[in-house]
Amino acid sequence: MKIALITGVNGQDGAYLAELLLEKGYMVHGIKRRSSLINTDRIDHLYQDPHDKNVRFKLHYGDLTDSTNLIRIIAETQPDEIYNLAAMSHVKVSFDTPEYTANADGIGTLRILEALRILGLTKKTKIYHASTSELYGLVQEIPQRETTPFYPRSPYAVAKLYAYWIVVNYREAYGMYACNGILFNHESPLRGETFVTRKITRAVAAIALGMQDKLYLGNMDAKRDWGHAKDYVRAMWMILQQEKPEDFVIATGITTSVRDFVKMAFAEAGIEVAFKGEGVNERGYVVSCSNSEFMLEPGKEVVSVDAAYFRPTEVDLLIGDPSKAKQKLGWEPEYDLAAMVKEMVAADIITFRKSGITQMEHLIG
Ligand code: NDP
Ligand code: GDR
Repeated sequence: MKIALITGVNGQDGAYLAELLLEKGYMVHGIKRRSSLINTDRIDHLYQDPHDKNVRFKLHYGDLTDSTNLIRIIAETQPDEIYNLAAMSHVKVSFDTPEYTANADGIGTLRILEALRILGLTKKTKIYHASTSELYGLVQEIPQRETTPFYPRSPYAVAKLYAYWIVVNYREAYGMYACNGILFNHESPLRGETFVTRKITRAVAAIALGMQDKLYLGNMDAKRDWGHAKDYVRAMWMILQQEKPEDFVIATGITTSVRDFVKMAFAEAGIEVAFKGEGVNERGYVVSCSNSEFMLEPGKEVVSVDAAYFRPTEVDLLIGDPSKAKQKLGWEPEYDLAAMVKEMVAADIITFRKSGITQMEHLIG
């Protein structure tokens, strides 16, 4: 039985990847941080009682900022494959916590690579690192591919740039099977609530159900190449099954503005929204509501801009070229954006209906 170790196992991608690897027959170890409240919602359905026999899913407390802890877990678990997904992953928050972000996202990756060296596992253990399209930052070339120069635009992206190059360096210096998956944005109903897609689909559900008045957003001109997390974790696994370790761009090749995502998400609930004005004065209004369950009058303002959500330096346009992954890995996405938006809006409406909550707080992020 192959053994995998996933850092960030209770995050969006960690949850989908753990599910995939368990389906493939792996023994899956996951690292989660200690928190004052239980934070395993996304993986509770995978839980196995450690007292049972033949348990194939096991959680360990750990942190990417703690080398001795990482060395001990890797020594105990002896993984064939490590998927390093843990990170302070919110770009805007990285401007508030730049030092911590560098420590966890940059040096954290080094700690795992060094643990493998210290433990003599450089030839046994393959490592996947969660690299990102944020490395491309300020547009240098369209579409962005493996050879496009990097120009990071946030402390998050700069930390991930270090992680990218240390993975390349350890591969070249020590012959390790270490790869970067340069993944473009990927979303799902499990997406963290303060990333823009989930913030939007949650707000659409709450506004439709009369639990929230308005959605406040930052830069709606930003364009992203959005895929589905389920398709992207499959690519992570494929990257580690090749003969030679290499880096791959994973993307859909289609880009959409935040504003168009907002329109698509409202449309899923039968609500047509139009925009007027520019910059901080931009507003989104209900044009019509064809769903008789939702009481939204035409003309109601449902989207406003709040400058607090603008970033000191923005990434304006991401659009990836996944040709290499398609040719070498045979990877193809199964979801398109419309199917994903539909799934996300439907999931949030169901969650709120079940919750019994009548008023939503505004999310900061
Ligand atoms: P999430 O934010 O959903 O999950 C991040 C995970 O990392 C959480 O489990 C979190 O734990 C954990 N974590 C954070 N800091 C530490 C730490 N210091 N030590 C140990 N664990 C930690 O991110 P995603 O699942 O969306 O993304 C997975 C990875 O892929 C991240 O590295 C992200 O930067 C990268 N990425 C994501 C993309 C996307 O569009 N989703 C695109 C490209 C790259 P906790 O719950 O305790 O906070
Ligand atoms: P991103 O994702 O920064 O691309 O990083 P996010 O969803 O946070 O932002 C996407 C774009 O939307 C704009 N935006 C807003 N963003 C948020 N979060 N909240 C808002 O209110 C808002 N209004 C407009 C942003 O300015 C931005 O342009 C994600 C993360 O998963 C990273 O970890 C990963 O590396 C990259 O995707 C690829």
